[in-house]
Amino acid sequence: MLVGPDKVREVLDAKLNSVEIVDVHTHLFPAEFTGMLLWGIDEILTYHYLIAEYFRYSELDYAEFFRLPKAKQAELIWQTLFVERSPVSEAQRGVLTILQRLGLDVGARSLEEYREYFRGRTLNEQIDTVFQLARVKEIVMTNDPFDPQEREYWKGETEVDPRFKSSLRIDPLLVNFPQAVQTLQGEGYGVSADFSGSSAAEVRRFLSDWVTKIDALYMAASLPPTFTVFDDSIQTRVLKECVLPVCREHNIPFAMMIGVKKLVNKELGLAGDSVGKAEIRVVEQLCTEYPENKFLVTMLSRENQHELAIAARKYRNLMVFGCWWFLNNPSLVEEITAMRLETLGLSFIPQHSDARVLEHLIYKWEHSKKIIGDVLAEKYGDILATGWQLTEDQVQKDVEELFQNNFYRFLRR
Ligand code: FIX
Ligand code: ZN
Repeated sequence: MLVGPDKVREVLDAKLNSVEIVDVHTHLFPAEFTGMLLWGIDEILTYHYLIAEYFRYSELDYAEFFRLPKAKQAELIWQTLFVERSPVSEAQRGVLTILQRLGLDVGARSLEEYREYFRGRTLNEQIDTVFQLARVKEIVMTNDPFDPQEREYWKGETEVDPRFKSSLRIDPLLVNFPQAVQTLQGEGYGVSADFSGSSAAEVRRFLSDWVTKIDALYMAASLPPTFTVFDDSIQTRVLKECVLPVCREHNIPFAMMIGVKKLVNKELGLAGDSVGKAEIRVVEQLCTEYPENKFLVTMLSRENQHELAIAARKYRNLMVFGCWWFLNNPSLVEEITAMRLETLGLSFIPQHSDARVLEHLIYKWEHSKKIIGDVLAEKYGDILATGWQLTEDQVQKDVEELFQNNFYRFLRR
């Protein structure tokens, strides 16, 4: 059925509301990983984004705050950010969207009422409810073989909920090799701190064992603004001699998340990371030098976004994804998505949630789909104005491309 200019938004919204989302990067875990999946109002309120915003108003000693029970931390954040002033930030507004979509009385502003709701829920019920409300088909976890708690789960024969796919997160191998060596030696891999002897082969064996064990869809690392491959550092050797060959062997992408300045304020913990502009020439060099590898790339600095989109025009083995972390705000999602549609057409993955708490899926996707829909509707309007004809089926195909198939196709490539 043809879609006229006056019906574009209505048809597009219907397709956006019905598309089953593949969320390519989260910090969620299935219920089987007992205790690792964060959920419920106190976890929602103590999200590190909100902790950073709370300390804009609080003179409380950082360590004293973190020593408080989670419920007390949540009460301080609720009082400061939601009772004493209007919750207009994106992370604050996200809490309200979650409460609203769960059918709770946002106007009541009653933390106790919200806690009562969660007390009445089981985790498995909540996972089903949240995935349904967010229209999420499956999520990709961030699986860290350097985390002792997570390592134990994978050593057991845990059946993992099929909605939770895996990715192998390898930051220490690239940004803290001495720490990585300790773990690998402890796991029986003959790796030395100076990366000599059979270290490269042993790191490859470690990576391949874990990709197979967890059935990783991709390998990933968060990298600093100073990330480079124009040297002969151990980091560069590990990347070129181990990570990229194992990715090729398993035909999986390497996801580079570039631009994090870790712990600029150590006392804030997870909330203490910041952002810096990275060098796009590193991405270009890797895509040129390793045409058989596939690179998923997201960059944290707003200033890197245009050059990343242009780089993707040069390399079909480069897939841009998400408006990551400090970019996941409506004004920036709009700017970046418009730039990407204008530069790449539909050949990118517009968003990931980065959800750390189960209920984040609700607000992160509701907010992003609205903005992406606004921008895509405008682009449809532009082509319809030339006399181009658009069918409902084509809108459905385009939306599925953005929220599912660009990722799946890139994995199969
Ligand atoms: O490295 C990452 O996966 C980042 O997304 C996280 O470290 C960060 O804390 C986050 O959750 C951002 O949204
Ligand atoms: Zn993340």
